[in-house]
Amino acid sequence: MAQAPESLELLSNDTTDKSLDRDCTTLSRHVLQQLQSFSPDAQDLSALMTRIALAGKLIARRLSRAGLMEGVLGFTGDVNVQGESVKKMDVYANDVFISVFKQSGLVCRLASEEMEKPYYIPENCPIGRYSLLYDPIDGSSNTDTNLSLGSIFAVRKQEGTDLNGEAADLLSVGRKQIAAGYILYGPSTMLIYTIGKGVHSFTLDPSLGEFILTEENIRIPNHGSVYSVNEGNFWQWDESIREYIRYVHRTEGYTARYSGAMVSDIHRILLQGGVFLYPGILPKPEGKLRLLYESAPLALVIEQAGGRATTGHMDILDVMPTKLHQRTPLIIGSPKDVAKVESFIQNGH
Ligand code: AHM
Ligand code: MG
Repeated sequence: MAQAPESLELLSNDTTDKSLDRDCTTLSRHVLQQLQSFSPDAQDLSALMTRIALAGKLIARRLSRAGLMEGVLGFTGDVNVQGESVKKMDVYANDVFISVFKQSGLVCRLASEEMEKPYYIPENCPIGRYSLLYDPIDGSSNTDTNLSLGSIFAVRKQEGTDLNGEAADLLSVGRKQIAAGYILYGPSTMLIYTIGKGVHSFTLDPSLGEFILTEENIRIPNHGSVYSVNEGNFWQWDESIREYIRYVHRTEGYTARYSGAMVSDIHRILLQGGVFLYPGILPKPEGKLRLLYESAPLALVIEQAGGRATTGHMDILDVMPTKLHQRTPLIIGSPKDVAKVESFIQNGH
């Protein structure tokens, strides 16, 4: 009889310590743990991630009340550099990222889907050695119907002085990204990041206002049942992609999932396996997705988790862009499933 309370007490102490430790594994602490250093570079990366997380919290807060506030839903009436109608949330989220990096001393230039040219924060420029590339709202067609959305980000080190303000050094391969990830605005808000040392997920705890570690070193399954593609484009694809889709239709064990926001489709694939495709279409052989702030950051995340990302002919991370808003076909996900699509593209079966 005397032993029961004692062992219960031990058990409860143990549990308390573990959950407290978990609650304290915030994003900034995790980055420093990953780098095993308090060097200025490590502190910078930790501060960068903390600011990106703040942007995610601000966007998540607005989305969570979108139906209750004026001026959140719907279009602005403008068309962006991509020729797409701009939503009010696109503008808000774009400005959020600029705002959180003002006076940060970290980022001199930001480039996004919503801005024709990079945005300079002059007060950061002599010292800010980093550039942020981002898609403020991924899947914006989901905004007005309260469905999942995302933000995608990548951090690069500035190369050269960029005295003429052309940001030419941003036109380099995705392997130069020093950090990348995405924020998923779903039933809960999650932030997934890599600094080239595996992939880690965090969930926003609204009661703390902090992203808390959910899973470390996520590994993508070698194969999964999901294929994720907009089949509405079927007749605009190359025959090799049509053949691949016919193959999954007649093969047992495949299931289709497509949400309209690739962050959420790719998040499912990261955790459960499968393949996401946005191939080229007849009027646009380069596809829809933008290399520098959509495909390349997601490619780094998926490669770091043991998956693959390709155009069908080369790794996304090796594609050398010639312009800021360059588009690329994207096939991304589990190694075995990406290889299958590749084999249809390259060998016809
Ligand atoms: P966006 O950043 O303008 O929202 O475009 C990217 C999105 C992806 O999230 C999604 O997979 C795709 O575009 C959906 O496009 P489509 O409607 O052509 O299937
Ligand atoms: Mg986008």
